[in-house]
Amino acid sequence: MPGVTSGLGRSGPWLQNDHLRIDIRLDDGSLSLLAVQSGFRPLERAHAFVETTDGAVVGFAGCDYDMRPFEDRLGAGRTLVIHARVSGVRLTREVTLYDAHPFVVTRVTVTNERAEPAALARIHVFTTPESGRGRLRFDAPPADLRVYRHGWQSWSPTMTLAGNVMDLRSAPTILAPEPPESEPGRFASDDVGVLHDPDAARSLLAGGISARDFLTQVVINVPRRHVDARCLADGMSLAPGETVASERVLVDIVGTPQEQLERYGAALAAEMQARAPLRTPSGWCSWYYFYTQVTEDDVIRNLRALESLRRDLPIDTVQIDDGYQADIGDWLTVNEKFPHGMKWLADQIRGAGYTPGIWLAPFLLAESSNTYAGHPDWVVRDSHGEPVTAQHNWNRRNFGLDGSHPMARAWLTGLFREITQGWGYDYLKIDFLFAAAIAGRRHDADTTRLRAYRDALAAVREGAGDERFILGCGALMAPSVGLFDGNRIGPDTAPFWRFLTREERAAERPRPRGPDDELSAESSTRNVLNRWWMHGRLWANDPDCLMVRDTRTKLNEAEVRTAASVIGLSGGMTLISDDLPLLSPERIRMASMFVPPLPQSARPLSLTADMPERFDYVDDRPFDQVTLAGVFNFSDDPATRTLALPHGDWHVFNIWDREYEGVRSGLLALGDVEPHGCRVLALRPALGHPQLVGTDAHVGAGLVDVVAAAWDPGASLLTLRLAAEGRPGRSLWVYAAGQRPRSARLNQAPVPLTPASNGSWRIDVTVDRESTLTVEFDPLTG
Ligand code: 9PG
Repeated sequence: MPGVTSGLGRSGPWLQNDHLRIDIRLDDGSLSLLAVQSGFRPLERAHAFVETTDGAVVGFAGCDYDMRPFEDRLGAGRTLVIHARVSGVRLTREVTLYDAHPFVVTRVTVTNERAEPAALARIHVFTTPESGRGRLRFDAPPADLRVYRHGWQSWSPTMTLAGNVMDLRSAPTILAPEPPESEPGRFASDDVGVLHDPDAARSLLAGGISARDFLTQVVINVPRRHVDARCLADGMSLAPGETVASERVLVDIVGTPQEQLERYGAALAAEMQARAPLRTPSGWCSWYYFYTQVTEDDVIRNLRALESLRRDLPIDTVQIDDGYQADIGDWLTVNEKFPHGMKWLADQIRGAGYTPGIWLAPFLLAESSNTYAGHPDWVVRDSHGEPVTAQHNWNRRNFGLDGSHPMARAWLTGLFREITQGWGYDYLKIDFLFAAAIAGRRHDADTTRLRAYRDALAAVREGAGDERFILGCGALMAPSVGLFDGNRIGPDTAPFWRFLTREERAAERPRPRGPDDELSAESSTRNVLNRWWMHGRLWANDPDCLMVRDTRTKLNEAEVRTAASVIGLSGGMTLISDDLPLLSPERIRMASMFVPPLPQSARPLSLTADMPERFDYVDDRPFDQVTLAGVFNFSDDPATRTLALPHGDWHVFNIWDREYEGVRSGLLALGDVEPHGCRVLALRPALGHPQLVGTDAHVGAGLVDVVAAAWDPGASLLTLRLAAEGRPGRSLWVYAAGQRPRSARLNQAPVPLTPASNGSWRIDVTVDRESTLTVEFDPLTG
C-alpha cells in the first residue's frame, strides 16, 4: 500500500495519496486540492489567517515548512507544517493527509510574540478567495447548487437549501451562536457544511472534527463562490508568548454529500472519542402527553400499563420529564404533584424491571429559583454585568450557568451524584444545555464559551458516573461528542404535523412548510432525516418521541405512520410518549413495530431538498439481504410515487399494509401517496427458490425478528430462526417459487399456513423465545 507520498514542486511542497493531491504555496501559505480519481479541482489557494478583535488580520507570507510522519486515532499519514512570522505573530498551518482517507485535515496555531496581549476574534482555518484565482469552481448557477447547512444545537433546523435563497433565521441565544445571515445565498453552517452540485455530482464538505475550545462555523457564499471555515475565538486574550491552536478542520472533495457526512462523522467520533452505546435505548417518556402537568399517579399508571404490555412493548427505560421539580435550578426540591418523592418513584420503576430516567435542565437557573438567589454569581452576564436571559420559558427568565465557575461546577457534580446515587436514576435527559454556551462574560475572563460548556458537561459526567446513560437535549452537537451517550437531533415533535395559527388553518390553502418552522412533527421529522449520519457514530440519535395515540392529536393516520417510519428507519432511540392505558390495541400493535430500534440507520437517497423523500435502510446479512425503502410524500397534496428497483428481480413487501406485492423489476409504481404519507417496502432479491419475503413482527420485516434463514434444496426445506425480538404474535410471508408448501412447524409443532397474495403463504405464529420455523415443500415433479 503506497500511502502518502510527498515532494517539492515549483511553488512549494505537496502531499498525495490515492484520493487526494494537496499543493502548498510557500509565498502565501495557501493550499489547493485535487480529487485524483475524478479530476475535480474545486479550489486553489485556500488561505488561513487570524483576525483580532480590533479588525486586524494576520496571514501567512514567506513561509518555511517541514514534513513529518504522523499518526493519531484516524490512522497514519504525513503532516506538512508551514511556518510564518508576520507582525509579531508566529503562525503555523498543519496540513495532514492520511494514508487511507480521501480528506485533508488542517489546523492553525497562533503564538503572540508581541509585548502586549492580543484579543482574538476568529481563526480562519480554511478560506477560499472571493475573487480571482482560487475562487471555488462550482459552475452551475446558485439556484442549481445546494448547501447542506447544519444547526448549532439539537433543536436548530438542519437541511439542504438551494444556493440562491436566504439562510435560516436561527438566532442567539437559543438556536444559533451568531445572528442570522442577511444576504441571499450566504449560509452560516455550524460544525460542518457542504456545498454540492447534484447534476455534476461534485461536492465539498468542510467541518471541525475537534470541538474543545472554539465553535467552528462554515460560511458558504454561493453567489460569490466562497467557503470560509473559521473558529470563533470569542475575543479571548492571548498573553505575550502564549500559543493557541484552532480546532482541526476536515475538508473533503471526494464522493457524494452523504458519503462525506458519514466520513466526517466517523472522523469527529474518532477525534472526540465518542461513546456510542452498543444498545440503543427504548422507553416511555412523560412529556408529549402530560407536559408540565405530569403527576406521580400518571407515571405509576403508565408503569402498570407497561408491565401488562411487557411482551408487546419490551422497552427498557421509563423517563420522567419536566414537571416534578419545584423550580428550574431547584432540582432536589420536588413539587406537590410527586408526594412520595423522586427516590420512591425510581424504586417503583426499577422494581417493575425498568431503568429509571429523569429530566433536568442543569445549565439553566430561573430568576425565581433558590439556587439563583443563593448564587447570583454563577450565571453568564453581559457587558453591563446583568444576567443574560438564555431562554424565556415557564413564564420566567432563565439564566445560563457559568461553567467556568468552580463552585457552579462543584454544585453540578454534587447534584448529579445525588440524582444517580441518592435517588437511583440511571438515565439522565439533560436539557437546554446550549445555555452554558451563550455569549457573555464569565468568571474566568479568558475562557471561551465552548470550554465553559464542556467543563460544565464534564462536571455533570463526573457526578453521574461513567456507566450512566446521558442523553443531551438542546445541546451543542460536535462539542458534546465524547460526553453523551445519546443526543436529541431535532426540534420538539408535537401531536400536529405543522404549527398553524387558527387563521392559517381556516384558510383555503393552509400555509406551506417553511424552513424555519419549529415544534411540529414535520420539523422534527426533517432533522431526523438530515442528521442520520450521527447515529451510532457520535452517539445514539434521539429522534424525539413516538406518538401513536388516535385521541388528543391532530395527526391523521398517514402522518402518524410517517413520523413513526422515519423514527424507526433512523435506528434511533424509541421513546413512546402517550398515555398508554388509553391506547387502542391497534395503536399498541403499531408501537410494537418499533421496539427494539433497528441496529443501524437509514440514509437519505439524495440531499437536494429540505426534506428528503427517500430514506433507505440497507442490510446485507448473508442469509437475508434486505433493503427497507422509505418513500415519502412531504407535500400537502396527494402525489404519485415510483421506486426504481436496482437491476434484477425483487420481492416487494409492503410493511404498513402487511401485503406481499410480488416479484417485481424496473420501475415500481406506488400509486398516489396521501399528503404527509409514506410507503415502506421491504425489498429482497428473488432467489428462485422458496424464501422469506416479509414479516409484521417489526418495521424491519425480518431484520431484527429473523436471525437465520436457510433453504435446503435436497430436502425442499426452508428453515428460519425467529428471534424473541419483535412482536410475539406475528405473521411471516414465505414465497413458494412455484412449489407447494406441505407443512409449517414452529419448534416441531404444526402451525397454520394460509395462501396469501401473489404466490406467497402466510404463517401465523406466537414467539416468546428464539424459535425454529420450518416449512416443508413438495418438490416439483414432472
Ligand atoms: C421540557 C421539554 C421536553 C422536550 C425538550 C424541551 O423554545 N422553547 O420554548 C422550548 C420549550 C421546550 C422545549 C424546547 C423548546 O422542549 O426538547 O423534549 O423535555 O423541553 O420542558
